[in-house]
Amino acid sequence: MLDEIVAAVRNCRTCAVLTGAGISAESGVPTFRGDEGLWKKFRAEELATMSAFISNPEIVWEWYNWRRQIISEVKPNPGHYALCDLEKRFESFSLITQNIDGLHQAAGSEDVIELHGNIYRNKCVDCDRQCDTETEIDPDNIPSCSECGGGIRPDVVWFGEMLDGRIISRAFEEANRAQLFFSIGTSAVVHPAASLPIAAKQSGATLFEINPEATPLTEIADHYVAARSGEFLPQLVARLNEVASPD
Ligand code: BJW
Ligand code: ZN
Repeated sequence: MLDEIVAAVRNCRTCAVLTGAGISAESGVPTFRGDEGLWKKFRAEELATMSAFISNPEIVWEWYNWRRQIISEVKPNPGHYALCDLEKRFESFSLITQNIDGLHQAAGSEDVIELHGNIYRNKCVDCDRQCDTETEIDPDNIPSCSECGGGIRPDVVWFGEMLDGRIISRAFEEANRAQLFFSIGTSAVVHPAASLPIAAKQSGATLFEINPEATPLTEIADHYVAARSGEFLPQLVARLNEVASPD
């Protein structure tokens, strides 16, 4: 499998990568689904929605405060760094992430397409204005927007909300022109992100999936690697370096 990916990397000029929560799992950031996916007794689908925020903003902010605390204490792992290395090997390379943790940027990836926002930003629920409020929000005293008085929420994309049009369009453009597409550490169930690898494949890309667990994407992937990204991606980079300098 490693050799097939090495050959594909060497033969392709354009590459796009979609990452999900799994790439940050080895840094210590909990994923959404599976055994670790519950916070208290809630699933992401019950917290990451506007209706949850309207009916119980305190619990939603408690969840984000908890995640902000974890994310502020963790570091990128070898999987994030390996993607920075991979980027240099293509004429065109796009890193598209569903994650809001900023760990790709912390590893040194410069042009990251963030589909679902960023956990460190806040915005107003009513006028959508981005707000420079403190990152630790008191759930019992949620600040309001200085322009319109609306409540402050995290600047992320919840279920039922449209993704930023320019961002998702750019992601599809990059997917459609990629000769090689990697889906890494995502359960591939949340759309439109999960449609990106499918679009890439339909446009002729070779599709690789890296995930210890199979997903709905596995059966259409050209190659499925059942491994942790923080272990497999550095091996890939090491093999690419060996091939580049055989002595
Ligand atoms: C490892 C590992 C290791 C572990 N190494 N791997 C088409 C069909 C059906 C439904 C829809 C559809 N189109 C739209 C919808 C509705 C909905 C949706 O997709 N629902 C499905 C769940 C059924 N989508 C939306 O609502 C989206 N908006 C939209 O479509 O707007 C248009 C519209 C508007 C109004 C009406 C109708 C349409 C918005 C989706 C927003 C998702 N937001 C969240 C929260 C973001 C903010 C936050 O973080 O708080 O995004 S939910 C959550 O899921 C988060 C994630 O980015 C996203 C994906 O999760 P991800 O990253 O895949 O994580 P996990 O936990 O699921 O998987 C981790 C994987 O890692 C696992 O597979 C592990 O095995 C693996 N792993 N360790 C590698 N070491
Ligand atoms: Zn406002």
